[in-house]
Amino acid sequence: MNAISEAVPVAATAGSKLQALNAWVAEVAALTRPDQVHWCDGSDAENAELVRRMEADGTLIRLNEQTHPGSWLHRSNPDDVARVEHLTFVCTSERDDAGPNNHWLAPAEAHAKIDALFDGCMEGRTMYVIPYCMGPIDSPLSRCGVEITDSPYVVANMRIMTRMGAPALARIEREGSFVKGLHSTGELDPDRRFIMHFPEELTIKSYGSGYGGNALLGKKCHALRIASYQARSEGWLAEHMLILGITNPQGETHHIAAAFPSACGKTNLAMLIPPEGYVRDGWKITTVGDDICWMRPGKDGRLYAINPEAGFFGVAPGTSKKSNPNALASIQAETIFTNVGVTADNQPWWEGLGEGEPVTDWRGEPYDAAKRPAAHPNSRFTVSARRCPSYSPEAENPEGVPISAIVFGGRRASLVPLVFEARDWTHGVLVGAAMGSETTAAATGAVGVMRRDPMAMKPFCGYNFADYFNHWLSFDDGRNNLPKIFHVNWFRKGDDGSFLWPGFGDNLRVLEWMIGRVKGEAGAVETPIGHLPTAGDLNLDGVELGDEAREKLFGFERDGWRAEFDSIGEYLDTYGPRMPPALKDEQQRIAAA
Ligand code: SAT
Ligand code: MN
Repeated sequence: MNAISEAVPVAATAGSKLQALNAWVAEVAALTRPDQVHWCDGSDAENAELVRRMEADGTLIRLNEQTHPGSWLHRSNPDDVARVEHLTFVCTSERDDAGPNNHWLAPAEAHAKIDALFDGCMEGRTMYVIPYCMGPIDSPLSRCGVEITDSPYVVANMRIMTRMGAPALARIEREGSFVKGLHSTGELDPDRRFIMHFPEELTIKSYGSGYGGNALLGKKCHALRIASYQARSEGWLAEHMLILGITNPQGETHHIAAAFPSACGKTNLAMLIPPEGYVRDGWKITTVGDDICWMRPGKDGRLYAINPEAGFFGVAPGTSKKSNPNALASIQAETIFTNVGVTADNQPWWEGLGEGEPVTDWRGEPYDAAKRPAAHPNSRFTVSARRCPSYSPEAENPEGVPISAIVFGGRRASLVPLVFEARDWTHGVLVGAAMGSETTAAATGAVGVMRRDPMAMKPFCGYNFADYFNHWLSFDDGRNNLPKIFHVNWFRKGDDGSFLWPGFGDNLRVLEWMIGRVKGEAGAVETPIGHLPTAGDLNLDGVELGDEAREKLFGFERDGWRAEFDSIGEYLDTYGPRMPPALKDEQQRIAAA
């Protein structure tokens, strides 16, 4: 039997909670007019058939079966390689509810605009209905969605990135509620491309792009933009954070959640391998998630977190045996590579891999270093989290993991020291709100421009940042037992432009200090921006740091911070009277210190 069957409507008896889903699928089919409708069950047979068809039509190219069994290369349209923030909209009834941090359209206008593009767009194509669950299937913290798409590449990626298929459909049938996501690759015309969110309707509509963050709707669209909106009314947090476990030689494990903008090293930190001496002593890092964190207070008042995703959609360039051995081990099999180069023996290749040589670039042309890099700077791998050697068994715990520390960080060449600790929750929220970072290739537009990216959520918060900061502040209600908040900067540069901190495995030294602070054991000095370690408060055995590095990584530059706090104040003011006074007060207190 053909695993991709003809229209297979889901049986919904009268009163079944699937009736709303069936009605919506019928409505979408009437609008988009596909040749066939296929309900995805997530089975191996279904995947095999989809992959067979994609290989036949060139959507997927088989990679070297000996070195990379079950792995595929996908070359996207060259104009469709990153998120498109200028075409991403949050469509709330009131403009102010979306806030200055989002592009906004009135819902009726947005629906009309995008439905005109969906009209008949699936003619000649198959429409896939993908029920999925974000988070462990039996977790009360998880939420379900259904993505309708005409892209089999999206189906194959969603199968890796989410718990997709029959178990998710069963949960939807039990709960009745789900986030609706409609996607079509359309003509891939950059001028006919929109990513629209309707948080009040728990609905997403995405047209004209097949790229990850624009098309795998469970990821940024659902798990961040829609979920952050839902989380606000339900008392939890949906964040752009990795989650890792850190186990010390005594066998004690703490969990840390850390927010960095896209392409700033979340995947590397989440899969860190400790420096040699630490490994010998018994330190260990386990990976719960590398991109998204949903957390809420448990009965003991601590924040408990799950990773809503089931896979990694990681940046390929720069991933090597040295920078991230766990990621490299994960992607040796059953991986979809998008927009990387290939070697003469058909292995995937990217800049920074450190071995092999490309012959073909990501556009399928003979590699010419003078023309373009072999791999697109935002080329990606999609792989199941279960393939990762450091994947934590706790990642499947339906209760989530208790968070001991929250870390914010960006790419800052100057001013910002290696690490500091916020004095309290309110100060920590300001530290997150004031985050700045130099832009990367994860979104279209200029790279290396410093912009404010509060909590690394600038492209992903589904509502007004002023309300979002207020929501964060509300967790400090006297009952919760909240984590400590820290800020890190792995990207501080010296006068000659080189990085001052070795990063990667050595970042464990900073995490160790944080856990020391959580336990009240590690030292620090008080400054207006928070508690800073001296170089002596960190274990720097085996790390060579010159005088300039010590000064810049551990110093407090009063004049520079004065200017920074003026700029933070101006930024907070762009949100007008909705900005919580507690945050402004905190900013002014520090600016005056
Ligand atoms: O393409 S994604 O948005 O999923 C990756 C990222 O930019 O973080
Ligand atoms: Mn991300």
